[in-house]
Amino acid sequence: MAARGEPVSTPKGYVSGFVSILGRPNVGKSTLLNAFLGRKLAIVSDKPQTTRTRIQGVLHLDGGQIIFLDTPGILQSESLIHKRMMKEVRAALDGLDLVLFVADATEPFTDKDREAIRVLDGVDTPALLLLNKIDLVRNKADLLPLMDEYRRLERFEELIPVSALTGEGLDEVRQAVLARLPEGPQYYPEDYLTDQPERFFAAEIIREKVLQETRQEVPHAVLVLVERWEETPRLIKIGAVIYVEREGQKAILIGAQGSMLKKIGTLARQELEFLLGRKVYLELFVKVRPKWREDPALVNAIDWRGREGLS
Ligand SMILES: Nc1nc2c(ncn2[C@@H]2O[C@H](COP(=O)(O)OP(=O)(O)OP(=O)(O)O)[C@@H](O)[C@H]2O)c(=O)[nH]1
Ligand SMILES: [Mg+2]
Repeated sequence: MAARGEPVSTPKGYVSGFVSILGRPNVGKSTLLNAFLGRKLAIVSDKPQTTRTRIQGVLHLDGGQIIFLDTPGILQSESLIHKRMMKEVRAALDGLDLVLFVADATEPFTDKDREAIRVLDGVDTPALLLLNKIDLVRNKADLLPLMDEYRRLERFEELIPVSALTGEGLDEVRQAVLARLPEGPQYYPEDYLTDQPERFFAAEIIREKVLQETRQEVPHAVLVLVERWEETPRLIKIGAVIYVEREGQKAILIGAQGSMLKKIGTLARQELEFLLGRKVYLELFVKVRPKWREDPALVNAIDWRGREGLS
């Protein structure tokens, strides 16, 4: 169930609602969430399966409030972590007002796209299709065959070409969303932004730097848990463990004379200091947990909602 806050007030003519951002991995869902909110809430990488949980971001506008939910990329897989990620996707379909289904405008339409859209089978919520990354499409006429494919599905009320990177088309999306939201209460106060705790966000920033600096199987084998968080008025001390599945992956993450871990730590600390507005002291450890992606306790810990009871 989407977590709805206690309504703050109900001004006349005010619209509000829950809008989920869905689509296959790597199409730019998290980049879009960040672009709509005008700040970074979800980590982004060029590797598929970056987002592992649903992340809420509340956009406050004059006369309305849009509660966006970013979700993991839709994929078919039997592994425990992927099944858990798909559970997050389905949870984001519960009690919502509008779906923004995102596709990559630079990729041809395939059976995988057809399969992914089936997540909307039996869901009668209105949906808009966003064709993202149009900054990479030189000739806009090249979009027409792709748009025809999506139009033929008769599932989307509108098809909107966008670029999460340049912002092109995002105003149109905002208007299209507002036009479809019901009159409703202001669910969250003006200063409320996300349901994501700072500790979890810090772990995500560290994971983002790992994704950025490593390749092949390492990014997918990484889980970051913040184990220590101590705040003083001027400083936050953060201790985090980076779990991987194999000794070889640990060696890659540590690097020659610890150089890789140092680089990841520096990049993460700099960004956290910027985002948290305070000096950060960051300590990173790397541990091996064979097959953690099939271990229910650790898979549950991929987001803050499942961390209770984990030692
Ligand atoms: N050129 C271009 N690149 C984009 C755009 N939007 C996203 N990207 C890039 O596409 C890649 C994937 O972006 P994400 O936002 O992480 O994609 P996602 O759909 O959230 O991916 P998952 O979380 O893995 O499902 C990153 O390298 C982004 O920088 C865009 O509009 N234009
Ligand atoms: Mg994402």
